[in-house]
Amino acid sequence: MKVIPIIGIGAGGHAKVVIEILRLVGGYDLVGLLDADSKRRGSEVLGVPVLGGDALITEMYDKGVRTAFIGVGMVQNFEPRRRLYDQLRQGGFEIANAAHPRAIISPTATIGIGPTIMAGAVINADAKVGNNVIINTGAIIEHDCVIGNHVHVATGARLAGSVNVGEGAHVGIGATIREGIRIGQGSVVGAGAVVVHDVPDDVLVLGVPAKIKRGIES
Ligand code: JB2
Repeated sequence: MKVIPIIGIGAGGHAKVVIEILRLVGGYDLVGLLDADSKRRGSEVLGVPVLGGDALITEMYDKGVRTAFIGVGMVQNFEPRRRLYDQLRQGGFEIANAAHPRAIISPTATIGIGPTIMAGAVINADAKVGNNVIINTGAIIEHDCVIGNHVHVATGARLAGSVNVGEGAHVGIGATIREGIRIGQGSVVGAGAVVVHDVPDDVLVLGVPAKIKRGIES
C-alpha cells in the first residue's frame, strides 16, 4: 500500500482523535504536528512530534508533504478552521478524509473535502455534507439533511430528516434538531438544546425548546 506523508495542524484534543482515526484507516505516515502555541514544540501527541508553528506549512510542502489534516476543533468558533482550510487548499494540500471505520455512512450520502467523522456517527440516505466538517462521536445526521462547509455537529447531537445547517454553524453536544429545521450560518446551538423552530444566522440558541439568547457578536 502506498503510504501518504501527512501533517496535522493543531496538537490538542481534537488532533489526538484524528490521529487515532488515521491510524485505524491506515496508509498515512504521520510526519508531525504544527501548533500555534510555541510551548508545545518538541512535545508529542500519541507519539507524533510537534514540529513548530504554521510557518512550517510551506517548508513541509517543499519537503514533499502534500496532505494535511486540520486538528483544531475550536468549538463554537469556526473561523480558525475555515482560515486553515483555505490556507492549506491554496497552498496545494489535500485534506485527509478522516472517517472512522466504525462510522456508518450511507452510500447515497455525499461528503465534501476533508471531513472528520468520528466513531459511531451515522450519516443517512441522501444527506449532503460540505467541506471541512466535523461530525463528532455518535452524532446522527438523518436522511436528506444538508450540512454546510465548516460545520461542527458535536458529540451525540441528533439531526432529524431534512435539517439544513448553514456554513460554520455549531450544533452542541447532545442537541436535538427537529425534522426540516434550518440552522442559520454561523449560529450556535447550545448543549442539549431541542430546536423546534428555524434559527437565523449568527445567533446562540439555548434550552428546551431552544430560544435565542443573543447574537454571536454581542
Ligand atoms: O491557527 C492555528 C491554531 N489555532 C489554535 N494553527 C495551529 N497550528 N494551531 C492552532 N491552535 C492550537 O490548537 C492551539 O494552540 C491548541 O494547541 C490546539 C487546540 O487544542 P485544544 O485541546 O484546546 O482544542 P481542540 O480544538 O483540539 O479540541 C476542542 O474541540 C474538539 C472538537 C475541544 O473542545 C475538544 O474537547 C473537542 N472534542
